[in-house]
Amino acid sequence: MASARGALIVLEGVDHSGKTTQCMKLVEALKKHGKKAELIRFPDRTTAIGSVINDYLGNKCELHDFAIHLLFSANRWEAVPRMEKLLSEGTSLIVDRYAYSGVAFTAAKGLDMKRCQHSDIGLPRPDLVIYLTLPPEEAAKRSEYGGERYEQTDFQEKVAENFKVLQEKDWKIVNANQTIEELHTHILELAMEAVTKSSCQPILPLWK
Ligand code: Z5A
Repeated sequence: MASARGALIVLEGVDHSGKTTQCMKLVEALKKHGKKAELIRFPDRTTAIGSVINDYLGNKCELHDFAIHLLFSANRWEAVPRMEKLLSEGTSLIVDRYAYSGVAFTAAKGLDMKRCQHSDIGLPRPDLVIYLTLPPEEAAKRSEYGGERYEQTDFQEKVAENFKVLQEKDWKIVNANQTIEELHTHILELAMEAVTKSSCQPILPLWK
């Protein structure tokens, strides 16, 4: 009998909604529940492609909007062999941003959304997408925007509108305006369900 695979669980959401905080807590909690789990963050700034992305986000270089879009996408594709191996070995992957961020951010610059989706077609499809919402005034209280590209309120509003267009009916929309622990309890419950449900299912391709 084939052994159970891990679940691919993606956290997306508006800026400062707590994605990274929740991803890290979720990995630890799943491990405490006896599940194998690993954190993956996109962009992964540790690779050669990720290093160019890091320079771009830090305003150290300029790139054509579609060129940087393709680099974000390539940064996901270069992770796919490792992701597939871990999933097949039974490790659940908790992913901090994915292709949805890729499309929502580039399309907020005015590029066609379908064209933006194209380079991510066929990536492993998440078993669960948790989308964290937070009113802009609450997000502003959490931390100042730093100096990175895209950290401007009007741009972030366009990104949030694009996420609404990309939203699929099985996404779990979670109000992030709760304490870190309240939010974690809710997210852990959703994740445990996904781990059980996806264990015997094939990994499907995204947007196909
Ligand atoms: N980008 C792109 O253009 N294309 C792509 O394909 C991808 C990304 C994948 C960098 O991403 C940029 O790349 C990002 C999108 C773009 N641009 N922007 N803006 P990143 O993942 O490195 O994003 P980030 O900007 O570093 O993360 P974030 O969205 O700002 O934060 P977060 O992960 O959602 O939140 P956090 O770091 O967990 O928490 C933020 C603060 O709030 C922190 O001080 C926490 O202690 C606090 N916090 C967290 N939870 C709570 C609760 N519940 N209550 C109160 N305070 C809280």
